[in-house]
Amino acid sequence: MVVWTDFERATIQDIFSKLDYESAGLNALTRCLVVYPWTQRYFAKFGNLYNAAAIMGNPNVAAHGTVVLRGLEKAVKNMDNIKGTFTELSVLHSEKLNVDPDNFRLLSDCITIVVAATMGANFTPDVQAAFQKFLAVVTAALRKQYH
Ligand code: HNI
Repeated sequence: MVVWTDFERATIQDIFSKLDYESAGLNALTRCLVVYPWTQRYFAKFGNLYNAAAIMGNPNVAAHGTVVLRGLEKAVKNMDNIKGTFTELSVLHSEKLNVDPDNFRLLSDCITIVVAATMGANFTPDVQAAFQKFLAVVTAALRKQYH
C-alpha cells in the first residue's frame, strides 16, 4: 500500500479543491493531443482534431478533459485505495479502449504542466513531488488490469 505523508495528502487535496476542472481538463487534454499526436487515434469519434486550434475548440475534447479530472477526483477521495478505485477504469482502458498504457504518463505530465502553470510560484519542488507521486500511483492503478 502507498504511504502518504500529511504534507502530501494536504497538498493533493488543496490542489484539487482549487482546480478549475473545465479549463484544466481542456488545457491538459489539448496539450496531450497536440504534443503527442498519436494519442488522437483513440478519439476518432470526437470529430475535428485537425490542428491545435481545432482541438482547443472541440467541445468533445473539453467535455472529456473534465471527465478525466473528475476521474482523478475519485482517486483524491480514496487515496488509500487508488488501485481498488480504478479497477474498472483500468479494465475499460485495457480491454475496451485498448489504450497503450504508456500514454497514461504522457497525459499525467500534461496535467502536471497545466497545474504548474496555474499555480505559478506556489508549485514548489515539494508540491511538484507530491503531485507527481499522486499521478504515478494513479498511472500504476490504471496499468494494473493490463495483461
Ligand atoms: Ni481515459 C474514458 C479517466 C488517460 C483514452 N477515461 C475515460 C473515462 C474516465 C477516464 C473517467 C470515462 C469512463 C467511463 O465512461 O466509464 N483516462 C482517465 C484518467 C486518465 C486517463 C484518470 C489518466 C490520467 N484515457 C487516458 C489516456 C487515453 C485515454 C492517456 C488515450 C490516450 N479514456 C480514453 C478514451 C475514453 C476514456 C478513448 C472513452 C471516451 C469516450 O467518450 O468514449
